[in-house]
Amino acid sequence: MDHSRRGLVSRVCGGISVALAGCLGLGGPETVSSESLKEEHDAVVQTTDKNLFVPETVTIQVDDSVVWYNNGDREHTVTAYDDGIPEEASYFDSGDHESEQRARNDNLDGRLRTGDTYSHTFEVPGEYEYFCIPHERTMIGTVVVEE
Ligand SMILES: [Cu+2]
Repeated sequence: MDHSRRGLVSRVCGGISVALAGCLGLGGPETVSSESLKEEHDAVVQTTDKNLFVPETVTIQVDDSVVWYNNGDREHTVTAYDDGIPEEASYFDSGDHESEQRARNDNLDGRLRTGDTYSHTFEVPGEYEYFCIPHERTMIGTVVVEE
């Protein structure tokens, strides 16, 4: 565990200022041990090698956080649909883009590799639809945020 964690951190932190921002927790995929995910977040969604979000739908309360965890070998993104989230909600995706179009244009940013996680806290009630850019045909998920 320590070994893989160190390997991942050195990959993320190895270079430049963009990576540094990720390491300081300012955005982008973060690294957490799998056991701690359920303690630290209100829902855990896995991205799988079958190109699915599991579970496909999660229901949480306002101010809860969801963490996506890639426990497979394929790379995935967590990318909100611009028109699939409540109007007052801020856009979210695993590459910290400001819109779906930016995320699509720049889709190598924000890919979760093996063991990577991405989390988001939902402050506005409603339904949020999101997808994985390379596997949009099968990877579409929903977060339901209750008041
Ligand atoms: Cu995918």
